[in-house]
Amino acid sequence: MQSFGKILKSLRNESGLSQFELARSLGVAQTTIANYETDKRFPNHLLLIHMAETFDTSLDFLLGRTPEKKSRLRIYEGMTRGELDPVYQEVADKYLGYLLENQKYRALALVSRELDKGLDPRIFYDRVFMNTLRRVGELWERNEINVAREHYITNVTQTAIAGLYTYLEERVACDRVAVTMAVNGDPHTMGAKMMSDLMEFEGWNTFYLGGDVPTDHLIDILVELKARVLVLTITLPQYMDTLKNTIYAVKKEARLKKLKIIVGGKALDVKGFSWQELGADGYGSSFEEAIRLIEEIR
Ligand code: B12
Repeated sequence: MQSFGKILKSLRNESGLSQFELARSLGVAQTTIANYETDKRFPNHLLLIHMAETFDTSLDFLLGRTPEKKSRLRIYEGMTRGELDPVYQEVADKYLGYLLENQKYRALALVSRELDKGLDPRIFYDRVFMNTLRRVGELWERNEINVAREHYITNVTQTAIAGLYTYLEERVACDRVAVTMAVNGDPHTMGAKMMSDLMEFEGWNTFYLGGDVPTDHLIDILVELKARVLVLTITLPQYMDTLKNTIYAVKKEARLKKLKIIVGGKALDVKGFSWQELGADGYGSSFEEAIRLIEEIR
C-alpha cells in the first residue's frame, strides 16, 4: 500500500499545483505540505476532507485503501433547492473565474465533477451557463473584456452544454416533437439550444436547428416531423419583423393547424411588449416558464 505522503504528492503533481498553491488553498503553511508529503506529519480529518474535495477524490483513495481515484460520492443528493442555491452560485463564480484565466479544462472538469456529485443538469442551464453569459455581456458592455474573450467563453460554454447530454437518460424517441431555432438573421442561438435540451430532459423529442433556415424549408421539416411545438427565440430587436413574418407563414400552413408556436428571448423581455401581436401561442420570460406553458398546451 502506498504511503499517504506519496499519494498526496502524486495528486498534487497531477493537478499541476505547487506545494505553496496547495498550502494556500488548504490554509496551511508550505512546510506543512512538505511534511505531509514526506510522511513526517499527518493532517486532521477536516484537512483530509478538504484535500479529497480539492483533488475530486475519496478519503479511501487518499489513505491508499482503493486504487480508484475518482470520487463516487453524490454529496448533493437530498439537499433542498434552497441549500443548493449557494452551491450553484459558487460553481458559476468558479466557472467564469477559470475562463477569465484561460483555464478551459478546469472549467469543464468543474462542471462534470459537480454533476457527478449530484447537481441537477437542468438547473445548470439557468444558474451556471446563463448566469455566466449574462455576466460576460456586462463585462463586454463595460469593456472589461473584448469580443474575442466573449467569443472564447461563449464557445467553451457551448462545449460544456454539449457535455450535459451525457446526463440525459437513454429513452425511446416519443412522438412529442418540438423544433427550436433562433429567428433568421439573429446569431444568438444559445437560447434555442438551451430550450431544446431542457425540453429533452422533460421527455420531448427535440430538433434544434440553430438559425438561418429558409421559412419554406422550416415548414417542410415541421410537416415531415409532425411537430407539435415550434420554439422561436429572438435576442436582437431588429429581427422582430422577421419573427412576425415567420410566424405568419407557419400559421398560414394548413398542414400545421395543430402546431403551437412559443417565443422567448431578450428582445421580448421588454416591459409592456405584447408578444400576442406576433401571432404566437405563448411567450416565456424564462425556460422554466416556457416549459410549464408547453406542458399545459400539449
Ligand atoms: C453570446 C453572445 C453573442 C454571440 C452569440 C453566440 C450564439 N451562438 O448564441 C455572438 C458573438 C454571435 C454575438 C453577436 C452579437 N451580439 Co451578442 N451577446 C452574447 C451574450 C454575451 C450572451 C447571449 C446569450 O446567449 N445569453 C443566454 C440567453 C439564453 O440568456 P438571455 O439572453 O439572458 O435570455 C433570458 C431570457 O430572454 C430568456 N430566454 C432567452 N432565450 C429564450 C428562449 C425561450 C424559448 C424562452 C422561453 C426564454 C428565453 O431566458 C433567459 C433568462 O431569463 C449577450 C450578453 C447578455 N447579457 O445577454 C450579448 C448581447 C445579446 N449581444 C449583443 C450585440 C449587440 C451583439 C452584436 C450586434 C455585436 C456586434 N456589434 O457585432 C453581434 C450580432 C451581429 C449580428 N450578426 O447581428 C447585445 C444586444 C443588445 C440588445 N440590443 O439587446 C448584448 C446584450 C451584449 C451587450 N451587452 O451589449 N453575441
